[in-house]
Amino acid sequence: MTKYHLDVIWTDTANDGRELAVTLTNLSDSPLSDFSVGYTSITRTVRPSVCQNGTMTRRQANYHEYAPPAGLTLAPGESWRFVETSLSRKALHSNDGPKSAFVIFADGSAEQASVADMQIAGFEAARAERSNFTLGVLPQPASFAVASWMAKAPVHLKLEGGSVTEKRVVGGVNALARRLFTLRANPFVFVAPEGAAVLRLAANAALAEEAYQINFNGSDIVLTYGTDLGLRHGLVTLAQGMMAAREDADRFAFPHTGRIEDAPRHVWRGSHLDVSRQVYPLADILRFVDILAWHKLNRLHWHLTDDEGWRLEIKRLPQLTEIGAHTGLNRPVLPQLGHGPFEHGTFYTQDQARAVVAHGRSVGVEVMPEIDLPGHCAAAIASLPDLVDPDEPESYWSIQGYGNNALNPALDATWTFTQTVLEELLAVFPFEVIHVGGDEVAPEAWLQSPKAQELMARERINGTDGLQAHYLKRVHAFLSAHGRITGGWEEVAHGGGVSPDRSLLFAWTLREKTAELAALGYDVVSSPGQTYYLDMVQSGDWNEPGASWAGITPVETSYGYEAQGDDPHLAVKLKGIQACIWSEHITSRERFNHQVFPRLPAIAEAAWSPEKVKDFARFSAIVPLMPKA
Ligand code: TNX
Repeated sequence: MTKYHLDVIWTDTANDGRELAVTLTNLSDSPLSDFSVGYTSITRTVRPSVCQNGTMTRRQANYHEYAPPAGLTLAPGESWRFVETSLSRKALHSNDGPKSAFVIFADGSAEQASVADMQIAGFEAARAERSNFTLGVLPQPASFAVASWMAKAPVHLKLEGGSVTEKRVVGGVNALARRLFTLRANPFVFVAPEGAAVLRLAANAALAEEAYQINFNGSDIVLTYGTDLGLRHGLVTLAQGMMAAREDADRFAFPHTGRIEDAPRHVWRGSHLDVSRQVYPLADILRFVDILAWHKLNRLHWHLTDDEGWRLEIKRLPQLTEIGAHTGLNRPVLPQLGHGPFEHGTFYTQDQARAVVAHGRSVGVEVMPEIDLPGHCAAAIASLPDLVDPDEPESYWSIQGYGNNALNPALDATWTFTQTVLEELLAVFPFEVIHVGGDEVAPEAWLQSPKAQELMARERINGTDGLQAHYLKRVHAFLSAHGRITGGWEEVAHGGGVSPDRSLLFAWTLREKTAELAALGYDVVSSPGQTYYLDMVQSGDWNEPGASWAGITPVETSYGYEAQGDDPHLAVKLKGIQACIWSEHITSRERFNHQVFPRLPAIAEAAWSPEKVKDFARFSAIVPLMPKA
């Protein structure tokens, strides 16, 4: 979130005159004084400057610097406006104004400000004659009634009034829209020419956390919300609605008079992302979080470790990333899924992970990390040699083909390792749920380990499932003691399972698993491979990319699937639904986009919108307007 924001208005005045009005708003927590403003604008000030309420202090080509009247202090939320009238030429387009701006402090340091498109007067809130338009919003609001549509959608909505907190949320959604769509106008402004469409905000504590309502009355729009989350959702709805109407005015329009009442269907609206099989640059992760937010998805399940790579810095175990983040011909883990011969791989530092968490929070997305335990641990075991029982022969192979890749529950080293990793994880990730995997331990795992045999005899533990449950119960106790909830794949319920109390399980192998887990008393997120695994192919064609162990999943299947069903346990225990992006086949950005879109938007709508408003034809019309990676 930027701390300072610039709005700019252009006016052609009488006798070929012109006027550039610049308004700086302080969105930071502290009063702003002893500063000047720098901006870069292709429409230049011609010396001598003629400026009201400010003084030009420097200029070189497009670079301009203005100081406020002596002694000016802007409290948080306040603005300073100055007007320049000695200008090089008439501005003709919104991009003729400032492209970047900075607040410059007395000590010479500076901070980037956000800059709105330059505006010009001329908006009219006229009614359209036609009435057969679509509201270009995805996911579709739970309920809306439009009495009439605008003939032409506003480009910007001007926030009228508003507290500094509200201004920050509005600024945050503006910045989100700017990052995702560099070609579209920014949706919100704090200052506007006469006649602009106006947005007023009204807090109402009676509304549910994520709920919001919008009343449209010509150029006067009122957004009512309960919390910042609801406010953000309402702003995204308005931004999408305006953008769609401007992108395709035949099909979409912006409401003139009407009302939206909206709230999510599910609390948990997630996407998982596997960064082990392929690792994505930090910038891609941040953009992916933005994409989730634009779809009103609110959880990133960050799958940080797997056999092919350990992707999170653990300060007390640097070997995990020195060795385990890389594959290569001269390394313990050989090249796997499209990797090159030498030293493929990288990882995220804890600072970078914290940046992802902070970025997520700024747009309403919580980050749940996953460290996949005790299976899928080939990279960890290759990094730390004392994680194996030296007397255990290579005796089991995971479904992905790794030998002896599960942490052995009978070793002290396993527990020391687990605790070290979890302690550091808790310090980086504040979200209450910590996902510890639990999936796909090979059926015969540990049975030929003398240490495991001893443990089984001593504690009367039965087989691999029992050993796994023994280990996971300890993990669950540790996380509970630290006030967290244990997340895990459905196998966490096997072999006696961990307690449903303080657990959240992710059903994946079959559609019916969600209800089975709910019947066992677990809170559950539904992510069946058959409907929500975005690595699945979308057709049976030989050249169609993806996997097909769960079948063929065209977008209609992801869109139409109803995880809720009518099972009574699900009415209580189903927390939501989630897409999973497994990366085995995702060897390029193009492939990422092919696998993920439009199925991710389909799942976003299934997560948010009630069944009665789902409509595949309408969805298909809007989805091309949504952002991709
Ligand atoms: C199963 S889903 C796995 C993953 C694979 C995925 C491929 C799950 C919990 N385990 O390790 O990447 O299938 O579709």
